[in-house]
Amino acid sequence: VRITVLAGGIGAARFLRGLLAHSPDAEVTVIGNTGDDLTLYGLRVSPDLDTVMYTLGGGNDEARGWGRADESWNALEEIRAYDSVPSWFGLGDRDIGTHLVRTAMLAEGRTLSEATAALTARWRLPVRLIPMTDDRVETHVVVEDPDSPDGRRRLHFQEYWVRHHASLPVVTVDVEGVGEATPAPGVLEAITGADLLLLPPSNPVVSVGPILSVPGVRDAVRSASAPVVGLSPIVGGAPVRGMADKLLPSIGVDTSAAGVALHFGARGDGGLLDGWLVDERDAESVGRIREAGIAARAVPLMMTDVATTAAMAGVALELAEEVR
Ligand code: GDP
Ligand code: FO1
Ligand code: CA
Repeated sequence: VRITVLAGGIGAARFLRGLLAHSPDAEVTVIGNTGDDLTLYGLRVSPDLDTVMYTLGGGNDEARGWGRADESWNALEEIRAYDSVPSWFGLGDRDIGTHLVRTAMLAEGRTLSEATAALTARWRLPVRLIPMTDDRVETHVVVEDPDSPDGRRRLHFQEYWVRHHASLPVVTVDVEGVGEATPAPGVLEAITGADLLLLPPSNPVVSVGPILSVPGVRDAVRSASAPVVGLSPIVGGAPVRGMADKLLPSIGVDTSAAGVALHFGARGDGGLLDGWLVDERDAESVGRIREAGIAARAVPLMMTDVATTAAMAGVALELAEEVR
């Protein structure tokens, strides 16, 4: 069975581990968000691709959720000793090795897809990981800023999240460059050729949103022959981790399991979803989601360990069979 997953970082990576535990023989293609990518000290960093790669490759720092296990921070310490450069983004020594390889390949004129294939080869991933696009796309957040002439300031998503801890009032989210981007090789084929499409518990605004915004991707999902089933990243009216509650209001979406489901919409109604799983705590929203034309079930959705996450994946597959 061919399963294609539209993936952000930590939420997606943990879900994928459960999916593979449940269905070890599935042929899984992961379309990774690259809107989080940034250039620091000349290095091209792809946090969501790397989080999936390290997690599925067994090299991830489990406590942090991102970056390499057994990490050291000597390079960053040296950078911090020079006052002239910003150093709010945590690049570890081992992680820098990855960015050096990626950046060198890009500098030689290779694509991000090619660089990603070269990096993932080392980790012997049990999935095919491809970036959503080879074009440069960077998610920016426009925040209120009383000190600027127009009352606004635009910053890279990572600066908003890592440097300012999502504390600045959000006006809008803008995925810079996405309108002119084209899907990376294999992206549309992975959607049209899948037996099942899954939206893991990923950030709807800055993970799944940018992937769907790559021209052609949303339409491909909408018209795919495979069922599309998602799992809510919002549990009990709040994100499990991250800043989705700060960003959803900026796109007019309620921070709730039903709010996100209705945002993606029912496929029968021009939207994306055939099925949606919510946590048991959000069981009361199942009726409203079904009324919108989306099959829904309430089950435990906390990815506390691989077995629990595998069970979540199993229910997602069951729901897909019900709507197929
Ligand atoms: P990021 O790129 O590292 O932020 O990761 P993703 O975008 O893939 O996933 C982040 C989303 O996953 C957040 O909105 C979290 O609320 C959600 N999430 C994280 N852990 C869990 C969990 O155990 N269960 C559920 N249902 N959602 C989770
Ligand atoms: N997240 C942080 O909160 N602080 C960091 O310093 C940081 C560094 C970092 C380096 C490489 C990488 O692949 C991920 C990193 N992350 C860091 C995670 C990342 O910023 C976010 O979790 C996601 O991009 C949010 O969607
Ligand atoms: Ca991310």
